[in-house]
Amino acid sequence: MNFMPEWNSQASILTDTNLMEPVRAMGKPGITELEGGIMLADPAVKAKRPPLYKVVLLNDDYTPMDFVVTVIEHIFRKDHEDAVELMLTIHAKGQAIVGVYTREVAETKVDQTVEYARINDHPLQCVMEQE
Ligand code: TYC
Repeated sequence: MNFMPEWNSQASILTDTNLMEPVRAMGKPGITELEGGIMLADPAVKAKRPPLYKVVLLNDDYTPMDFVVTVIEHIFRKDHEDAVELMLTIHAKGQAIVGVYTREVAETKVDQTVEYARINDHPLQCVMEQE
């Protein structure tokens, strides 16, 4: 027996695979028939994925390398090795993507980075770009 619910992308519903398996997509388009003769109308508007934003950290000549590594570890949740590698990429190439997030999460991380840098008197800058 398998009680895991499953996503039915045609009808945009969660169905219990035992109780509510869609049995037919035939008949009227836009209608899915579930077990037991339950007829389910597909939503008129399909759920869309939210836009994603790249958060980009910029190089400068003054922010200490250790400070940038700490930012990447704590705000962008990378392990130490990845944080060092990203910091060195930014240092060498001028910038790097440190994460991809939905709009509000990206905005929060940009704000936290710029504010943390500002209160520590470092010029570190961070921007976001829609993917
Ligand atoms: N270029 C800086 C230095 O030499 C280090 C640095 C790396 C600064 C990455 C910002 O986003 C940055 N101290």
